[in-house]
Amino acid sequence: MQNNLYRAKSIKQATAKVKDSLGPDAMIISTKKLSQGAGHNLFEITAVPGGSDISSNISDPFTEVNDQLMNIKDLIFLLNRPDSSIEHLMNNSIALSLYAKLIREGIDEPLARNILQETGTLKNTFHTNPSNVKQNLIKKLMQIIDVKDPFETKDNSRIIAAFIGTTGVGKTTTIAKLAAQLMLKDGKRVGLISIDTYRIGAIEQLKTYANILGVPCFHAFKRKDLLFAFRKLEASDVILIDTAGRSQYDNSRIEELKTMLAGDLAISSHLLLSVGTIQSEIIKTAISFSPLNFQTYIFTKIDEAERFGSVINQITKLKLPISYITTGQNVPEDIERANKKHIINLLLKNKHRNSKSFKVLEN
Ligand SMILES: Nc1nc2c(ncn2[C@@H]2O[C@H](COP(=O)(O)OP(=O)(O)O)[C@@H](O)[C@H]2O)c(=O)[nH]1
Ligand SMILES: [Mg+2]
Repeated sequence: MQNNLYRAKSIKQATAKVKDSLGPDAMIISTKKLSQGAGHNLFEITAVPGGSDISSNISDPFTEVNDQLMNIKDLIFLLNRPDSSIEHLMNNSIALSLYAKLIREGIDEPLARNILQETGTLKNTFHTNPSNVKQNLIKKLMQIIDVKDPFETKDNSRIIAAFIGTTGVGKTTTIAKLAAQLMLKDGKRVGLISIDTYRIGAIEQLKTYANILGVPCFHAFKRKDLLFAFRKLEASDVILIDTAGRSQYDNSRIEELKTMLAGDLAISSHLLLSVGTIQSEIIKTAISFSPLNFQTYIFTKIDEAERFGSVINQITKLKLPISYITTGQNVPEDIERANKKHIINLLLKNKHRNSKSFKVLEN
């Protein structure tokens, strides 16, 4: 098969030539920067039409490179980003394609660059075995992701867990799912408490679930109500606390919650974040709830999200384990204990049409 060579003074121009000549589905075999110096740059792209059988182009030990080949659309995508500086990646197709993948997934650019650096991908050339690149990336993500189940204890001490996060993120639903699973699967005695300092009636939804499950449910407007509920729930193995409020970024509410939950009560807090929420909101939410010293993240609405970079961004910003992910509206089944491989699969599986991706890990 004929390789098509395109040369131009900028990557943008070379990319445009490829697209004009081979169409928007062209696959890039290699990218090169041929010369340097002010005004004397020359970039070369080798490409084939989309749908070509590329294996005949690749000498044997590197057949897997097929997986890694970059689509012209990925290159255009990278070039069109405002602060894109990918010139130094021109001689490294694997790094370019991995970079595009991470950025498309919503991973912050500095973090994506850091991942390329730390996985040694920047040192690769076209002839690096792509499966090593993939393994290094997976290894790195396994290090970045931490998981912890707050309901796993060595002794039989009572566990009290509060669920915090913005209105609508899925707190009440998640508590109902957990209550059911802890009861039915683990045989735990579960008690529920709703903290609702504004009396907005959030208790009703929790009460309904409590009635279905046949578990006790209390509401607490003040700390003394909470202490009363704890005494009543003395026989419970697990107490799940729902929290409700009017406004998500209401600092006085967070202070009130802090006062309610403070002291020697051994309550752990868990922050719920909806994966599909825009990045800036996720960051803002985590910061505004940080006075509550939450101990794990629960990522909700995985089923609605298309990109999972926000998970990696958040857990590298504020390094805490993930305890659960929730995957739908069905109570109690749509919840899973956080699992590193599953989270990596969500990130790396191919869901963007026209972009090449890694093969998915076996769970
Ligand atoms: N698609 C989807 N919807 C969810 C998930 N978790 C909760 N929800 C829905 O999100 C809405 C708000 O949930 P709710 O538990 O009342 O949120 P809260 O205000 O934080 O207590 C409800 O319609 C839930 O069914 C999830 O994992 N996936
Ligand atoms: Mg609620």
